[in-house]
Amino acid sequence: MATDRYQQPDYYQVDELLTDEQKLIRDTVRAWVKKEVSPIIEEYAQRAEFPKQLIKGLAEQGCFGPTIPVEYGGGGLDHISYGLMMQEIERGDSGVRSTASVQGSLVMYPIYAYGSEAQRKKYLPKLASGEWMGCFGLTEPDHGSNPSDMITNFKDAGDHVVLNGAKMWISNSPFADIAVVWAKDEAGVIKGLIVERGMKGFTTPETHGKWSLRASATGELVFDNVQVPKENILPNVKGLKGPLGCLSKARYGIAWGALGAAMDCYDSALRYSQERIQFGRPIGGFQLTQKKLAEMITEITKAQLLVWRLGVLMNEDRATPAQISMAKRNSVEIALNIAREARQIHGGMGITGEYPIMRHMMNLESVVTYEGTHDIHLLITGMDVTGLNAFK
Ligand code: TGC
Ligand code: FAD
Repeated sequence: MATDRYQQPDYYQVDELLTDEQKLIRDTVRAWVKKEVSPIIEEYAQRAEFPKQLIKGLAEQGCFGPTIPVEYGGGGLDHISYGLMMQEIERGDSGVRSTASVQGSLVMYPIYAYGSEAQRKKYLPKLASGEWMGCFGLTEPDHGSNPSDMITNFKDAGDHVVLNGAKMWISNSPFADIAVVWAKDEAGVIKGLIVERGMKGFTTPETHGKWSLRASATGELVFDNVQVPKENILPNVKGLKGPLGCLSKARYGIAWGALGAAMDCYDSALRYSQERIQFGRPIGGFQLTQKKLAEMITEITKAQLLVWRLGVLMNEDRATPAQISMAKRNSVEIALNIAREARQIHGGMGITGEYPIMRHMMNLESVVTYEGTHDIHLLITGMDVTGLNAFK
């Protein structure tokens, strides 16, 4: 990729809504992304390989569990700081942001929110430092949008339980040290279990051939009579609200993250439109190019204000799952549209790895599907405003 000349758009001076600490956190992560992610990410994406060397830096930047209390190794930060971190990382690459989202919101958060004190102390500091990496197993081959019908299950066997089943499409599974797995007990109640690599009967085959999130490792979780000690069951939650509570945290981060990808596409397209000469003048001088850029910055500005306001509600513990769904859906939708328009502005160069556009666009095809598809989030909004459930 060409040198990273990114400059964040801020058409409405949204920066003035941020505290000095929040701006410092954002700028520090941005500098790290420019130095460590941008120079290598295109090559790793082309090779379909996760850049494992970034784990240490992500941990040092505080990107694993930013809102988890400091006593457990987390950052003890507010939700806007967390959002800004995800924005900056995904500005670099959605796959790298995925790794941070999974580690912080889908692995550390459930252990913190639903785990025993012993589980918190055993796992959280090592996860925060990146010494251990985790993954989150909810989706199954036959149960994606409707996880309540999952068939992965465990049976009581004295001091341990026996776990059987399979999870699919699991980010980080090929290299994770632990997996937070959602499975049904003998009464059909969903519970969370911490499964450790090395437990007999537990395997994590990698999924190959992805055209999207190529710099992120995705795989399965297969449980064949895995004996899991009872002390590895998360004691303080039961039912689907357990995994969905984690998803609320992660979806919130994605709402900021996808906006980062959108801003990168806009920034690149704006610069290209000022530098690329056709018919004797910059293509940015043509009305059709200006229409594209004007619509992009309008959508980015609206989304910036939306995620910032959602962050305030999160900090006050007032954000509803449906509000989070709206923001996740909106940010990914505008990011995909902006990536497609930015690719047009770059002409033929837009399909190459010289520019980040095509990589963002392909990545966003996963982001629009995982953590609840575009249409599932629309139905959540529909249910919230009408009071009528379209799922059942
Ligand atoms: P429903 O009856 O609506 O809810 C069951 C219980 O959960 C509560 N709840 C939530 N709690 C916290 N946060 C949320 N977002 C919540 N949504 C619902 C709800 O109040 C209820 O509680 P209670 O006390 O009454 O039991 O459940 P349902 O079976 O009708 O399902 C509703 C539906 C379809 C919206 C839900 O299943 C859904 O969101 N489906 C989408 C599945 C999904 O998002 N999967 C994501 C897998 S993980 C992933 O993709 C990670 S990618 C990571 C990366 O790489 O970045
Ligand atoms: P399906 O649920 O089969 O949906 C197929 C289509 O049907 C979609 O368009 C959907 O919107 C539509 N549809 C379904 N139900 C309805 C309805 N009621 N009304 C209207 N339309 C409907 N999962 C994890 O647990 N952990 C992970 O770490 C993880 N990482 C992922 C990484 C990647 C790269 C990808 C692609 C997925 C990942 N997932 C993960 C899985 C992801 O959450 C699911 O793919 C997603 O929830 C959708 O499930 P599905 O693919 O089975 O699609």
